[in-house]
Amino acid sequence: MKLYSLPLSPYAARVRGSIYAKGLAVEIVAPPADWRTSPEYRAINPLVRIPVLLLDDGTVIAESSVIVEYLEDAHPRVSLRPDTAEGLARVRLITQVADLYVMQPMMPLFYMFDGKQKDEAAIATQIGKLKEGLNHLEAMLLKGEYAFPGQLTSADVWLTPVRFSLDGLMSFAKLPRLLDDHQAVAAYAETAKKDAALGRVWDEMTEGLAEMMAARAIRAA
Ligand SMILES: N[C@@H](CCC(=O)N[C@@H](CS)C(=O)NCC(=O)O)C(=O)O
Repeated sequence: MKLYSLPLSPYAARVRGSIYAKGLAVEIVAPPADWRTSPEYRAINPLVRIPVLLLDDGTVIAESSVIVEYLEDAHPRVSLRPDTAEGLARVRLITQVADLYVMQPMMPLFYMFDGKQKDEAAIATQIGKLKEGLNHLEAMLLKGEYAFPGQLTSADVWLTPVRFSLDGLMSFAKLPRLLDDHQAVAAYAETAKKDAALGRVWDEMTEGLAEMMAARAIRAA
């Protein structure tokens, strides 16, 4: 199997977390530099997104959530799924809440804080939406535990890049107090860093961020 991945992509990071946790032999490669416009990359993944997984028989699987579920179905020996239907529902709910109500309101904030002319009213509305999502996530997490306490699950491989991105936003947008009312979400960073697979993803994202900021500084000079 081969995964097209970028170190800082939260979606690719989610899949790498699953691969590392399951101990799978997957070749992890960067896409071509011109992947957004390259006909060759479009032929591989018509969605023109990162990540995408290529199976040895040529099958292509796109979309991080679909890839993670595929890996669960095809490689269940190390399972990231709880044993009970109720546990699984909980894992799926946390994954969905982190995606729809935290990641989705968070991503536009990076662009909103990036411009010279900041729309303060729009930023305040967007932060309000993000905090609402954080409230929901906070209510679902137990401080110092995996998403599903006692077991590493597919919710954690998504929570890790989401939590990393929150750190990125706090630093980029100078919002150091963003998580003051969300202590379980805040503490999740340590839970992720302590786990071998999630910690590896965290480190890769840290390196990816450092590279991106260095490239940005060169462009700005
Ligand atoms: N829903 C997709 C989202 C993937 C995605 O948007 N990845 C970003 C990279 S982080 C991307 O490919 N963006 C398109 C672009 O940058 O042109 C998934 O879960 O895999």
